[in-house]
Amino acid sequence: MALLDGKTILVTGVANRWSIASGIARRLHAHGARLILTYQGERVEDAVRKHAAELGGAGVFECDVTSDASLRGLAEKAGTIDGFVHSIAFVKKEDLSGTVYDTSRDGFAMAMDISAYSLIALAGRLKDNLNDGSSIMALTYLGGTRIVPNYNIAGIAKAALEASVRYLAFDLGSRGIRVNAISAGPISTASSRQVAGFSSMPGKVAAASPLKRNVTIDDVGNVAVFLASDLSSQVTADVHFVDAGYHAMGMYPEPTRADAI
Ligand code: 0WD
Repeated sequence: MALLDGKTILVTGVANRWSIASGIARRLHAHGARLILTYQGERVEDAVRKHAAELGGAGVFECDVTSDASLRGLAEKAGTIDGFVHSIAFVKKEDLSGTVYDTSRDGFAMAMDISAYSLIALAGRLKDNLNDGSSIMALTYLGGTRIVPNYNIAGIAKAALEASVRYLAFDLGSRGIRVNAISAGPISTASSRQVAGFSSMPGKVAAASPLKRNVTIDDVGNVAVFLASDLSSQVTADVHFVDAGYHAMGMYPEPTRADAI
């Protein structure tokens, strides 16, 4: 019997096949989960439907987290689920470079709404769809607790997201529902490439991390399998790093000749 047999997991944030959510969906499916995928709007609907067909005919529903009507519609259609993955973020490109003190009120509000409040909104809307013992997972990044130049307002939103994980874990814990964050190392995606200077980040992690490599979307997906499964039934309210150990470094080794190649 596969680890996730009999479980239905809803996965948000599959924009294309490079999305972290795609790797998560693929690994959840490989371990027996039935999937529901959501798409933000018509722009990505076809790609998500194609993806769903390759993942055992996953259900596909629209969900734009900025719209309460869309969230309500999702809750009405999704049926009973055993967890969901929040893999959503948005920050205006001009707020992903330069100085944090230049962030506009509007840019701050939008980043917080889509990247952090959306977890609270999804949990609130889907709480009656969730079976007791379900698992909620959100994608975060080291920039939420450490300074990562240019990540700026995205990091501030991740701090809010991680705090939301803890408070939601408390609210839903009496039903055995766990809420955790996965903090992934830098992976080249449509979103991450908006951060100024992103292209050098994966190489820096590979050079400086204990495991001497960077991570893939399947590495992230494998940890999501554990968190979605009953193996993690007593694991909640925490941030789980999938970054080859990079977050634990206090000083970085001198680059070697091999790193420079
Ligand atoms: O290095 C990275 N790529 C890391 C990403 C390291 C650590 C964490 N993360 C996080 C991101 O911050 C995000 O929370 O992982 C999550 C997924 O990001 P991703 O896979 O890197 O990026 P992408 O493939 O662009 O998916 C993010 C998606 C959107 O994609 P597009 O490219 O269409 O903006 O977030 C979704 C959308 O699918 N999204 C929304 N979904 C519903 N409603 C909305 C919205 N309003 N806005 C964005």
